[in-house]
Amino acid sequence: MNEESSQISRRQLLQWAGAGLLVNVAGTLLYDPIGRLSMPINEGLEALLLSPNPTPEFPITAIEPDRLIVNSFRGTPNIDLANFQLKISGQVTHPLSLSMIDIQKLPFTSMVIRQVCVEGWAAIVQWGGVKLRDLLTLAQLKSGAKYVYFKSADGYYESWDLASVVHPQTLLAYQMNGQDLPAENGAPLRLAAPIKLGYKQSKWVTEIIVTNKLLPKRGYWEDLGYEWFGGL
Ligand SMILES: Nc1nc2c(c(=O)[nH]1)N[C@H]1C(S)=C(S)[C@@H](COP(=O)(O)O)O[C@H]1N2
Ligand SMILES: [Mo]
Repeated sequence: MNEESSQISRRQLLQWAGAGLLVNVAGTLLYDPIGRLSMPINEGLEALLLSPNPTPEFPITAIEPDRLIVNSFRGTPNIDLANFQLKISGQVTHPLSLSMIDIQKLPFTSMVIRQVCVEGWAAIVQWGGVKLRDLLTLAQLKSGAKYVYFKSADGYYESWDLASVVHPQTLLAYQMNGQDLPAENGAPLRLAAPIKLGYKQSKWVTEIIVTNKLLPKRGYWEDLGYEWFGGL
């Protein structure tokens, strides 16, 4: 285990996670290390963080637990939950390795959205967890950051554009329909966002890697011919 990145104090997390987060993001994204205004990509990201355009959500009464179909290309992986660490690396200033306890200290967000699978089903689901933008703020993006890769415990992998990752309704969820996230739906952590199709929403996420370019492998289904952006 990486000592430096895993030993985040509660005080530090709370400090990072408090109201100062966006100021922190703004500082990081608007200026490069020597204080000059940064590239247009980051100014665009800044605009996105400050003026979110949320997708309408549903009331809790609209949840459709019976419509959610488990869709896993290779079954449910075994994960050692007691020793689980989410790693964040790549184009970030502070690579992180976070336990579920660390993650559950971050601000909690719940949303009721529709999950849509290209195989022809959809379900309204409530997801609860942390915003990806808060996690990336802790890790502090470097100025060239443009894409985010998600690696999963079952060998699934995905890549997203940064703007979609920092969208205010893009969560790393650990709750589903008000309960702990079930194993088959991605426990302990899965992506959940109303702006992307089901196959973009990686379950069992173990690693987040920020890159400045798209690599030849872009996603499990994408590499078999599915569209990469996968927007809704
Ligand atoms: N790690 C992983 N994530 C995955 C998948 C998978 O096979 N492995 N399937 C995807 C597809 S195609 C869909 S529709 C949703 C299904 O999520 P659910 O099983 O919670 O309904 O998970 C997505 N995330
Ligand atoms: Mo899917």
